[in-house]
Amino acid sequence: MAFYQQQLSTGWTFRDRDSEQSDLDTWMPVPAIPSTVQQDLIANNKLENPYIGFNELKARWVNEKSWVYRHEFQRPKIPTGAKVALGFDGLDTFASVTLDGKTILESDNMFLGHRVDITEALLKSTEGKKYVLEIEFDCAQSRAREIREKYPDHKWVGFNGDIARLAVRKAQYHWGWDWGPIIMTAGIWRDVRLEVYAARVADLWPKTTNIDFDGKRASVTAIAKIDASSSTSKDLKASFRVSLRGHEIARQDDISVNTTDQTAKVKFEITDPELWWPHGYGSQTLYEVTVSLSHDGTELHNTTKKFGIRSAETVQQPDKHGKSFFFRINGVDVFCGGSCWIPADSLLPSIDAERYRKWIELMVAGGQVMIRVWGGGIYEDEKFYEACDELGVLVWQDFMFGCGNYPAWPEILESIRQEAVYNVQRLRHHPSIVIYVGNNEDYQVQEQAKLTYDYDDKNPNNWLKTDFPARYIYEKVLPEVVAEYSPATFYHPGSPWGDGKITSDPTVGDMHQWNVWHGTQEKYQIFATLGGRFNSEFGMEAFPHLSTIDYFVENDADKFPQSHVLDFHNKADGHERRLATYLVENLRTATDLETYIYLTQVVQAETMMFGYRGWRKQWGDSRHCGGALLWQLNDCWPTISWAIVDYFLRPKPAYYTVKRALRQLTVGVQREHHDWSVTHAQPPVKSGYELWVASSYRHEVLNATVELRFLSVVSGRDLRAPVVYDNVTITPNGTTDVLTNGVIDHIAEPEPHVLSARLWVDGQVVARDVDWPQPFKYLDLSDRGLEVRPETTRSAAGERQQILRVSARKPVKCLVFEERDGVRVSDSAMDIVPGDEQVVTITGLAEGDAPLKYRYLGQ
Ligand SMILES: *[C@@H]1O[C@H](CO)[C@@H](O)[C@H](O)[C@H]1NC(C)=O
Ligand SMILES: *[C@@H]1O[C@H](CO)[C@@H](O)[C@H](O)[C@H]1NC(C)=O
Ligand SMILES: *[C@@H]1O[C@H](CO)[C@@H](O)[C@H](O)[C@H]1NC(C)=O
Ligand SMILES: CC(=O)N[C@H]1CO[C@H](CO)[C@@H](O)[C@@H]1O
Repeated sequence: MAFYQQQLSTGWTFRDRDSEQSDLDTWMPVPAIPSTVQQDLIANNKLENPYIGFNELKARWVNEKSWVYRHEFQRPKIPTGAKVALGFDGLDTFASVTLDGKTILESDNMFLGHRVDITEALLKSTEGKKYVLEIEFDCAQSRAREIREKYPDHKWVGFNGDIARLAVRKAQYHWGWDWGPIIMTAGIWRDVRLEVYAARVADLWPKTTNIDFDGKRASVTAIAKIDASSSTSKDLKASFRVSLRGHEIARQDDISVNTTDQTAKVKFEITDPELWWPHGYGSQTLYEVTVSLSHDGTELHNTTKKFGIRSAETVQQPDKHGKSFFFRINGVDVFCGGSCWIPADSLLPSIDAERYRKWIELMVAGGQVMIRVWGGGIYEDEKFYEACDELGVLVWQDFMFGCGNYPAWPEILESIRQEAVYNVQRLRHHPSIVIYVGNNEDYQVQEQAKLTYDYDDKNPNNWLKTDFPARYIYEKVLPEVVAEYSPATFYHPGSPWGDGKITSDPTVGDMHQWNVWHGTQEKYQIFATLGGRFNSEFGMEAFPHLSTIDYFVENDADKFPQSHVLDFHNKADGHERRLATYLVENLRTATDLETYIYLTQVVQAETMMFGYRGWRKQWGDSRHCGGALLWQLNDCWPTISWAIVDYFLRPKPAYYTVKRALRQLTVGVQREHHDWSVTHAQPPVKSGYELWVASSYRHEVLNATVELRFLSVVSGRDLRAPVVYDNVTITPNGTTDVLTNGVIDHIAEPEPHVLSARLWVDGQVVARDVDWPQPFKYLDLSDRGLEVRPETTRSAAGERQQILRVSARKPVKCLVFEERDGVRVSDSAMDIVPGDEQVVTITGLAEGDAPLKYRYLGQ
């Protein structure tokens, strides 16, 4: 018989397991599975949207309860010799599943999928009999606390959320984080289905090996795991096909299944393979492999997987800076500028494929090449990785551990091992995934809590006896799983981590640099000097767009920067003083909400610019910096956080400054830092400055021109004649120093001035950069003579678009356009200097729509 499956997505009801409250005691309808209990309560008018105002508090009672979900299905027809199974792709979290009152599954790990063979139970009845499937979800919050109490000898330390969370394999941000609410979801968060089959493909792994760039060939071993009833197993034949863009390029038929390990395996040699590349480096070619099972000439089941042919290395070599840490894809060194990713919603099943895709599209449009799936969230949905594969974004995949000293008793170790196997198996065909990382900041917890970590002790059994038993997870269990199930993918024990050295060591491994914002609260102007070999976290908070604040702040009276509800929507410890510090140090502050939002966004945009611009430059210095992943791309609810794009996918200005710093060709100009605070606001006497070009092209760019102007902030006139560097040859995938010893003599030229650089290639301006005197608060930025002239044109594709011609009489800082849903601006957060008109393209604005609002510093 052919494989038959039925999604059990509708027809469910649910109720509070223990409630004596009558209205929650009755079965309520569930709109659709997958879901969370919060979504289902909202649908039944039992809960208000927890994202608005203080509603999160009104939703806390849900966190404390246990729930039951119920479904009835009819016994399907079961042909002789067939198997029947229930497949659960994810249960959140303490789930007890019964079929007609008999327990068939107990699960306590949200990250695991399960299959339960129910053939025997169903064969006892006849076709059409009704079966009751019930899933009880025990309260994870109280179960976590109970487990914690059961193990008083473990050192329960860490940061963020109720630390009892460490005891439970459930997304850790559900317990609340410094950017997220406490929403303890429960429910059937991924698909459930009923399957009837004689044989099925349980797994298909296109394992690419021997990628030989020069000889232009690659081997792909396709390994299919088979699940078949004993009567079918023997005479099963597998047929494998490989195709590219819908055309079959190779096939192998009549392959027998090895009945010992239930595997069918073939090897394809692909000549002249089209490689998969991150965007900006080449195409995102995806091949397809299909395996089809047949018995006596009848097809029983088939499965298809898309895969890419590429090599990925994490290059760690001793060098003049210590030990490198960067990625090499298909032999090409790739500076990995990108972002860290948190789950895009606190209510996970509400994220559909389109929303995942829009996030990844935003990354690509922003020039970002790597996304880090952070360890306090989830192993993401298929749709997430598919979007990364198709659009060319590299994935740094953390295992799901974050900010804590995790326990490692035998049962939890076994659960973690299963979780790792399940997810690595599920994800290993995605070419976008180039690294697996053991955890987020758990080695920092080890350092801060002074837990035992003797790097030289290589006996794993000893690690389990220390007060830092999770070392066994990060340095034994997880690397073993990756080595077995995805051997070509690099494994790194933690983020940050570097050869067992202190995690803040800038010479080795990756680094989370939080001494801007947290820690010593350094000035963001020196961000580039604070980096390590790979900066996998750093950030600066900014308020989201006003329309996002309008969504969650219900009363106009609360729309001021320090209102109670706005503070409630900022979960970061000390956010008031940290935001205030950076504002007060740098800008003339304001109390009206719109200006305040803008000012926090300017600070964030500048912080990111100083980081990315400098680290990109360091890439050219023997890969001193291999990449930068800002904290954080996104939000899980409408909030005030370090995100550069808010919950509703509205970019903050920093999105554009990062985009500019990551262009394939960029120009940079930067004067040396003069700390106005420690010198008691004495102006500098002299400032050295540097001028350079950064390139991620693989070829030299010949005959480029770099121009540098010296413009008065006060009058807008050129204080010196521009300097033009002609016939510049731009080094491939590195940095070209144009000038390393420029000097501004502030005595001779006392007027504050900007350094304005432009890069021309083939007669076109391809990049700009403007360096400003710091801090902005000392500058009079009034009366800039800014002109924004709209024109309507058509794009090459015939689409109506608006262009804005932007010019100014005096230098303008951080011109930001309104973000309107459905409307895209080609650029924003721009600096404008006299004599250099810039063009911004706007798409999605219909005739008669109000023009986009804009503002700039000092307006
Ligand atoms: C079948 O699988 C077993 C276990 O992996 C292996 O030892 C054996 O060599 C395989 N047989 C064939 C014919 O490949
Ligand atoms: C795979 O199975 C589906 C469903 O039975 C069938 O429609 C399809 O033709 C099969 N595809 C291949 C390539 O065998
Ligand atoms: C431009 O630079 C190249 C490479 O350094 C050199 O060969 C060429 O002569 C230069 N052309 C001019 C016009 O200076
Ligand atoms: C493949 C490739 O692009 N390699 C270049 C990367 O950058 C180094 C240093 O700039 C060059 O020497 C390589 O040729």
